[in-house]
Amino acid sequence: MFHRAIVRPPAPNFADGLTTVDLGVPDVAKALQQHARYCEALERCGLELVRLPADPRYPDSTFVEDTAILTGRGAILTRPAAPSREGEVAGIEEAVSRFFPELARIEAPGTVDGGDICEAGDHFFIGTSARTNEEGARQLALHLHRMGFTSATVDIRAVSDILHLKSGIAALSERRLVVIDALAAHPAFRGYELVRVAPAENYAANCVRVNDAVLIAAGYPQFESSVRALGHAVIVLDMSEFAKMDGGLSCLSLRF
Ligand code: CIR
Repeated sequence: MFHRAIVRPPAPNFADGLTTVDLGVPDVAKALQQHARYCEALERCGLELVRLPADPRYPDSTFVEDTAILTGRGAILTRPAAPSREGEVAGIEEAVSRFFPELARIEAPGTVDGGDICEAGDHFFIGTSARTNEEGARQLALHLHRMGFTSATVDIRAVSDILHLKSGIAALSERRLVVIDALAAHPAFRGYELVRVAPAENYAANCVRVNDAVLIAAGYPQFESSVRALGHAVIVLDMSEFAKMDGGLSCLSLRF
């Protein structure tokens, strides 16, 4: 059960952030509207929001998820790999430390982006990617194990078209995972109930279970019906402007 979420709206220079996709330049006014709808959805799910101000020093800073791992047993500040994003952690630390007095940290040369970390009950999947390196994954696994969690590493470096592990998987419950085809056979997911995403709808894999509802990106009807058919309440949100910057639903908040 989540009670709160940390969010930060996109800054006026949001379009200067990093991206690997060719979907056009985001419209910042529209991104702000989409962010507002996202925040309303979190509130409808019962969350109290910790709203940080936009931070134009870091054009990608609306993607707060990458800067920390928040668990029911403690928090870990990450060390994002992209040099332009490293400074975002200091701004998040202040907000996170209000709720988590003791913070663990990923130290150099380790790098971790929160988008590579997927929690499913007491178990964590840690993606190694262009952003999360093996040393970062190793440090994170130790922190998690110290807190009593288990973890498994999933190397996504050879999987095309996904930036982070959570661009390709999501946990709908402790035992039910959403997964794109390219990751479905990975041994880390053996024994889980898998909700498959059609390749044409891969972007939809980045959905978020928030208490009684699942937030899903608009425009992926097949995936939406699969999730509804499983009995989940669904909230559909337009993510077009964030998708242009490689962002998805999970990236826009730190839920705890
Ligand atoms: C970046 O490349 O870092 C941002 N433009 C997008 C980050 C998306 N974050 C996430 O999936 N957790």
